[in-house]
Amino acid sequence: MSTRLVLLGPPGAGKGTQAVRIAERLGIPAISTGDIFRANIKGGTPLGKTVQEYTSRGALVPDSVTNEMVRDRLAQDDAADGFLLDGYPRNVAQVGELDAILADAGLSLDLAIEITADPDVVVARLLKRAEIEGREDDTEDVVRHRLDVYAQETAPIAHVYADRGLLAQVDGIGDVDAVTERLVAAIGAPSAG
Ligand code: B4P
Repeated sequence: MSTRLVLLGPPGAGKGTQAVRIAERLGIPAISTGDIFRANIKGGTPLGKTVQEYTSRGALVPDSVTNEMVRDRLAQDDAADGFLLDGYPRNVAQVGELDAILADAGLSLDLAIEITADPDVVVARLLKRAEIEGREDDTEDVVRHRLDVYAQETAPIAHVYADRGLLAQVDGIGDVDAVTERLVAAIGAPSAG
């Protein structure tokens, strides 16, 4: 099975939570740009030092950095038969870069799935996570800023994929298992979105 998927959704909608579950179910890697950035920050790598000033205030990391990182990651063997991208693309320019990466390999995207969630619900979830994990971008001010960035930069992507007939929307409110089943159903029946 070849499955090339993109997972969209505001911060706290459940992208990271669901990406791991869906990828395991489909036997493809979940590739989270946010996780890669955090691992590099934790490891004190040059990439980590470059991106921390952006991630800590909830701003997007510059495309020049993010695009190259994703191109390298998608070239790895485990992504040859499919992948689930979590948190990329995040603006219209990154959509163009992903198109180019796939076209260079003679491939195309199968589906973009947008997990939807009310802003008040996602803020509450992220503040709860802050208590547990202490992520520096989970303070209320930074979370609100990340939501603004999502509305301005990332939400338009959903329209781009909808125009291509590649968008499915899934309600991210409710039990984690229930959301997973909605996603699985959407992947099996893309036209339902
Ligand atoms: P991300 O790591 O993508 O952060 P996120 O949008 O907050 O999503 P995350 O996956 O962590 O949270 P989730 O909704 O799963 O990005 C972090 C930063 O990296 C960005 O701000 C930016 O600076 C940078 N970045 C990343 N990608 C980039 C790109 N392409 N270009 C430029 N910059 C980029 O989960 C949130 C919480 O909700 C969890 O605690 C979870 O347990 C809980 N939850 C999930 N589902 C739930 C449910 N159904 N019910 C109750 N709680 C639930």
